[in-house]
Amino acid sequence: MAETPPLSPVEGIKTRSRHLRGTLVESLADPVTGALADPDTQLIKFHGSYQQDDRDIREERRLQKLEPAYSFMVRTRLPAGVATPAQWLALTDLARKYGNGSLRLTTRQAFQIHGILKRNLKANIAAMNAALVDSIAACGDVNRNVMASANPLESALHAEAHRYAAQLSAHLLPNTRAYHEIWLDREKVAGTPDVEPIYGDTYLPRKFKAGIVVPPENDVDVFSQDLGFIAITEKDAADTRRIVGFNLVVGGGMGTTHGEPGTYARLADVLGYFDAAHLCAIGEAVLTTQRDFGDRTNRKHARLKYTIAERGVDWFRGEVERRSGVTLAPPRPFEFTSRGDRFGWTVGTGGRWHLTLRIESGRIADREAAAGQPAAPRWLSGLEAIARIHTGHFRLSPNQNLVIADVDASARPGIDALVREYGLDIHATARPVRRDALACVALPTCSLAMAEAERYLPGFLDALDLTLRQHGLQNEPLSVRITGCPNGCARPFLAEIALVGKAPERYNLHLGGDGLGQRLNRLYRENITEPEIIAALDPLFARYAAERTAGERFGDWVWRNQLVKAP
Ligand code: SRM
Ligand code: SF4
Repeated sequence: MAETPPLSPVEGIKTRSRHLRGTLVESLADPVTGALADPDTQLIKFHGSYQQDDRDIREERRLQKLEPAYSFMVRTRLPAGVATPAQWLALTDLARKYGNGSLRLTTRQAFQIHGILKRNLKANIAAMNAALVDSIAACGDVNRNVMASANPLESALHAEAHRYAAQLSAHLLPNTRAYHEIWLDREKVAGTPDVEPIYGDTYLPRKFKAGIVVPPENDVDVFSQDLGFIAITEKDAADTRRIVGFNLVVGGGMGTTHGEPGTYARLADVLGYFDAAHLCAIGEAVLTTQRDFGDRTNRKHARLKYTIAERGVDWFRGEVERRSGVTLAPPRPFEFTSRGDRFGWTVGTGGRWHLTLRIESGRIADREAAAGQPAAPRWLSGLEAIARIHTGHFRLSPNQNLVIADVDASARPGIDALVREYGLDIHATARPVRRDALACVALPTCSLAMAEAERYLPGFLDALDLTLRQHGLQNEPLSVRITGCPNGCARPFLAEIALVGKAPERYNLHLGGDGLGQRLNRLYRENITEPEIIAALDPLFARYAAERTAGERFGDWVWRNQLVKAP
């Protein structure tokens, strides 16, 4: 009989953690090191933080026999990426005070502050909470930040999607009081042990991600989510369009490991339609099915996508229906026509205005201009100045951009003046490829990065733009995504062109995504440098310029010509 493999070591850490407490209090108080005890580095993720070290100086510190330059990244939980101006100001204040002087908008509509020293971590998290922003379950083997479409044109529908995202996020939060005790000094409630009615004592086998999308935009990349909801809308008696229900999609995911064919990116399956009132019941049923059937022995095989791929969609639908008590109807028709952001001012429902700004890689920092170059955008100071006069809200987009939302017409000139003063209008002149490109954080903070991504994106886009121009393609839409490793944090496998880090300055080149997030791209060339990437793309661009049909995107042309093949 085949032996059952042992549980992964993280399962033991969770089991012994007393609902995510571990020895975090002792680790944080230990003045001898800037790091936590090993098991606590796993547990702190559930509290929304990662221990990292500055990889730019790792080798230098090793040679000096110093411990790595440890610091912590904190990630917020921010359903649908909605924040108030007061929260914006609180977060930028913390980024300056405890972090590395920048804020990072993530691909899941959250904020990250990097570079927080251990001794400041508690004060940082407590101050975030005072501004009503928490980081519970922003990382770890739980449901992460719930995404929702950010397109400001359909602002009423998006307000609804935000409410649903917040509802689902609250419903799937862990129940433990550990976060409140450790970071907020809330009293232990004597004699009442934590109970995790949804998660159980060992939480999920792995991270779990949910998102709500409102067609025709697929900004959320709904087919990359473990648990996705495609909003179905209808006009009510007052002729207002409302969300009446959702098509449930399950089992998407991006993460892969180089050289391990058992790991793969996967598009979610559409399971069926249900009425909006059942959102939390359905979400819980999907999550608990994965809780009970996900692989707890191998973390590289522990995501929902593997459970569904191996047990089958029909089996999974049956489990979800049994657990939720809801019978799924056949999926309702939907269509996606774009997934990029709509830059500049747009007017939404109720005559309120929304300004979408392009923020390269979501990095909110005051950049120094290189010698002889025009002034660089001062994002940190500029957006602080806007937050001081803005009376609406901010909305982080799944494409790492920012919507200054819900603006009265009379307030537009004041915001425009600040946008100009701080140089924040890069969307106005940037070419389509530069406006839509994504890059993950990668070096120097990400411990898993094999190559640069965020820091490399501008230089790569310069080289790409030059080549596109040579073929007259500079104004064509093109989705380009770069990640420093195959974990897929910028959802690269859904791009028309993706660079996936393999080693310093070397990437795998993937081609053939559809630009709408409905088709995975495929490997075209492996482990190549920038000159080789450009040399590989150049003849393809020449052929594409000559052969494309009207409106055909590069990724679709690559696919039609079968230039990438199944492995
Ligand atoms: Fe991610 C791990 C950054 C979205 C798949 N991701 C990491 C870590 C925490 C590295 C680590 O484990 O030590 C990175 C921290 C870097 C840093 O210094 O900040 C990191 N991931 C990010 C962010 C900040 C990228 C960004 O540029 O915005 C995104 C934060 C989102 C958030 O607010 O929650 C981010 N990560 C994603 C996405 C995209 C998404 O969810 O829509 C994915 C692909 C979707 C998916 O999960 O399949 C993603 N991250 C991963 C994986 C691979 C998981 C897998 O199934 O194999 C890892 C590695 C892991 O979990 O072991 C990872
Ligand atoms: Fe780090 Fe890899 Fe994610 Fe980029 S894709 S942030 S390198 S884990």
